[in-house]
Amino acid sequence: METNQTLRLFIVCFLLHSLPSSSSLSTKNIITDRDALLALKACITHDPDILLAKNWSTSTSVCNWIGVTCGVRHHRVTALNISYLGLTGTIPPQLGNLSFLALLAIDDNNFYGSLPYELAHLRRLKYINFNYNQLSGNVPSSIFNISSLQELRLKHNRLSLMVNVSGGGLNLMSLDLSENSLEGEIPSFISECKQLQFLNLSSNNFRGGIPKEIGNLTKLKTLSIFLNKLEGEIPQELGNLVELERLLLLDNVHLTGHIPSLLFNISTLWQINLTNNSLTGDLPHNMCSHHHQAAVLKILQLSFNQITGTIPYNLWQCRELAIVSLSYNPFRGRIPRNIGNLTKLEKLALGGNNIIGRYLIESINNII
Ligand SMILES: *[C@@H]1O[C@H](CO)[C@@H](O)[C@H](O)[C@H]1NC(C)=O
Ligand SMILES: *[C@@H]1O[C@H](CO)[C@@H](O)[C@H](O)[C@H]1NC(C)=O
Ligand SMILES: *[C@@H]1O[C@H](CO)[C@@H](O)[C@H](O)[C@H]1NC(C)=O
Ligand SMILES: *[C@@H]1O[C@H](CO)[C@@H](O)[C@H](O)[C@H]1NC(C)=O
Ligand SMILES: *[C@@H]1O[C@H](CO)[C@@H](O)[C@H](O)[C@H]1NC(C)=O
Ligand SMILES: *[C@@H]1O[C@H](CO)[C@@H](O)[C@H](O)[C@H]1NC(C)=O
Ligand SMILES: *[C@@H]1O[C@H](CO)[C@@H](O)[C@H](O)[C@H]1NC(C)=O
Ligand SMILES: *[C@@H]1O[C@H](CO)[C@@H](O)[C@H](O)[C@H]1NC(C)=O
Ligand SMILES: *[C@@H]1O[C@H](CO)[C@@H](O)[C@H](O)[C@H]1NC(C)=O
Ligand SMILES: *[C@@H]1O[C@H](CO)[C@@H](O)[C@H](O)[C@H]1NC(C)=O
Ligand SMILES: *[C@H]1O[C@@H](CO)[C@H](O)[C@@H](O)[C@@H]1NC(C)=O
Repeated sequence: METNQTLRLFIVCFLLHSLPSSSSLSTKNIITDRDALLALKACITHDPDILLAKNWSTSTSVCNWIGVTCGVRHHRVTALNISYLGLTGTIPPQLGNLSFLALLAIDDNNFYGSLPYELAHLRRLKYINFNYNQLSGNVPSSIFNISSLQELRLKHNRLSLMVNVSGGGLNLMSLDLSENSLEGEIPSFISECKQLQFLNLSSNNFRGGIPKEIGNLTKLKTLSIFLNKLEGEIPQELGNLVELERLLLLDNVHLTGHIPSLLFNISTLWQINLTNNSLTGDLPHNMCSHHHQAAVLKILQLSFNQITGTIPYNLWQCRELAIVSLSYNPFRGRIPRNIGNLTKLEKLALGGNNIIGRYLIESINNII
């Protein structure tokens, strides 16, 4: 029974794919939008609360349908939000006909299959969210050709390939591709998305080096590329990211070389997690020094590396420090007396080092 219904829905979905739309010759209107949404409805094989099956009825205007918002001026669909409905299905190419769509939120469902190329026709789209589905195949590079696009979220799917494009993502501010199976090198066009503020490529299979051109993304606030297979050194050019707040490159066990001292010249950087890489060399001694303001540093996590030398005295002058994890590195030396001045310190992990902490107990009473 269940299987028959699935099969039937599949056939309907398939037919709707291949039939020319009733309005394919004319200009697009609200009927085009209705047909596009009906095509989507036909591609849904499981709707646990029978929500769309009941509510998306042709006896009423699409503008009354659940999850659908129409614009006042043109009376066309401007937003489609069907997130968290537990839906299973595929994404039909007809969605590319919702030509006034600005917001598309299909996150937290069980949509599978690939993303249709036709989404690139949506020239007014600003926000796409397909997080937490089972989409596979390519990240369609055509999506980056939507010049209005500001936010693209594809977290937690099964995407495996991202093709390099040229000249895309002009207004993209936020890109989340984390928790997929993306392979190959980080596509270099990402560093041409000059408006990017948030970039998360964590938990994928990216290989190769961190492109030094990422240092050109001067509006970047968050750079998160942890748990990949990156190798080579952390480029000095990341020191050009003058608005960077969070840098998360942990669990790339082949990331080598020194930590670029320029990073500690970024006055906005408050979180650095480089745990479990293969970083070597001494820590730069310009951390939290007087002549610049990296005084906002709050979280510094460098455990499980091969960082040598002593812990720079300046570190203990970062007044905002809350979490410091330096364990399992060949650090040596002493914990200085002034560590007791760090009134915000919550966690200090120094195990697996050669550090002597004569003043540790007497000076720290706020550490848990
Ligand atoms: C709607 O989309 C389908 C598939 O992408 C296409 O064949 C059809 O021509 C489109 N309709 C209009 C009115 O553009
Ligand atoms: C569909 O849902 C919307 C929003 O909850 C509601 O206003 C509308 O009456 C429903 N339509 C039908 C046919 O159930
Ligand atoms: C979509 O709808 C869900 C649940 O109704 C809501 O939590 C979410 O904020 C909406 N998403 C957007 C982008 O408006
Ligand atoms: C993006 O648009 C340009 C023209 O504006 C076109 O040449 C290129 O093929 C498009 N790329 C993709 C991946 O659709
Ligand atoms: C990717 O595309 C850019 C142009 O946008 C080009 O400069 C770069 O060489 C390409 N990279 C690869 C690996 O093909
Ligand atoms: C990036 O994505 C990972 C995996 O989904 C998540 O755990 C992490 O919090 C994200 N990073 C940021 C800075 O949001
Ligand atoms: C991007 O960065 C590279 C290397 O860091 C540099 O040579 C190039 O001039 C930069 N390009 C732009 C457009 O800023
Ligand atoms: C380091 O990262 C690798 C994956 O890159 C993981 O398998 C390993 O368990 C991590 N080691 C530690 C100590 O967290
Ligand atoms: C770091 O910043 C300070 C103050 O802005 C500047 O004097 C110094 O040259 C910078 N260091 C580097 C390596 O750019
Ligand atoms: C730390 O506090 C002590 C007093 O406990 C003070 O003498 C010293 O100057 C302070 N150090 C810094 C770096 O602020
Ligand atoms: C990175 O730092 C380690 C400690 O060195 C923590 O255990 C991790 O939870 C932390 N991870 C993230 C994503 O910040």
